[in-house]
Amino acid sequence: MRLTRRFLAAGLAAAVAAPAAAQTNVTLTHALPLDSHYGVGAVAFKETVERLTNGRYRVTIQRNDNEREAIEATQIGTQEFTITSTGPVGNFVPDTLVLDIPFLFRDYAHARGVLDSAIGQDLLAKFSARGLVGVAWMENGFRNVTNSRREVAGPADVQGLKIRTMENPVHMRAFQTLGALPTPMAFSELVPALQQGTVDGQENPIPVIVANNLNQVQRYLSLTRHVYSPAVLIGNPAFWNRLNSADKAAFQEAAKAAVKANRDRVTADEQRGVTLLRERGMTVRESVDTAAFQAALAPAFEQYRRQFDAALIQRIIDWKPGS
Ligand code: EAX
Repeated sequence: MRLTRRFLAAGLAAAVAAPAAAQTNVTLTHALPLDSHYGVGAVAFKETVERLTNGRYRVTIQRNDNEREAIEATQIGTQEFTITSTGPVGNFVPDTLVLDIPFLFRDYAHARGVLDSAIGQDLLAKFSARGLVGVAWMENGFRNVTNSRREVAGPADVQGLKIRTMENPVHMRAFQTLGALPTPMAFSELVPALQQGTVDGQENPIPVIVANNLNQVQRYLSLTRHVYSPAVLIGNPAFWNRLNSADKAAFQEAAKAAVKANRDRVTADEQRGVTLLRERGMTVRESVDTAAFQAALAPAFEQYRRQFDAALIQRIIDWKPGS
């Protein structure tokens, strides 16, 4: 008799638990600490997905600071989403490399405007032919040079420096053209390489320098703002195409929430970053000879014009709000 009651109870429990069993786990990775511009974006995505799907989808956020590996895992489907800088994306979706051209974007409003425009949406659509889903443009920020050897005021100060770059041919060409020694590597290898002196310096946006305490392994920061670094939320096609239209709309809404949280955090980090990094002991140079950097990069720019869609480059440069 008691057994029957227990099985009944178990049967009942199973019936009640049925919804949880129907829950789908979704993995999203990114390369940075939780307390970062990627971290807040990922959390906004998770919370919005779980709210709009009443918990039918549960998002697990994990850190993988090898962005190329994370893109590969999203492509083959061992995870469903990743937030990554465009650094290694060009190796998968070459159309995006045009966005990595130094000094292409004037400021955050220009960059965000272009990425939210038809230009950005057309580039996102290119991901599907490469076995990926370009869900939304997010943001890493304007990149700046740091190093442990000397203050950088102009291109001459970069000459001969061993600079870690992302695995990105556009960035590597730029630093070669400046006479530096670019060393491409994944973010996961950066701090040990700086600690061991394998490289003298690196370049990243202030939000990344702050979130990863790069002040602990770098002495000098110069606000070169030499390139805008987009980020992108990428999805796995098989997972994405299985979503019904209501759930797809929920994931797209979540992506919008992620973009907003991410950009707001970049804006906040840009406002507080210099003071914070000085307090942490870094020597920060705010004024650099941007015109000299642009002039020194002119030969590289000519090559980019030949290598990429020159008309698209011009469209990006000419973009204005409302255009
Ligand atoms: O996307 O690799 C880099 O320097 C990136 O800026 C970092 O992984 C964040």
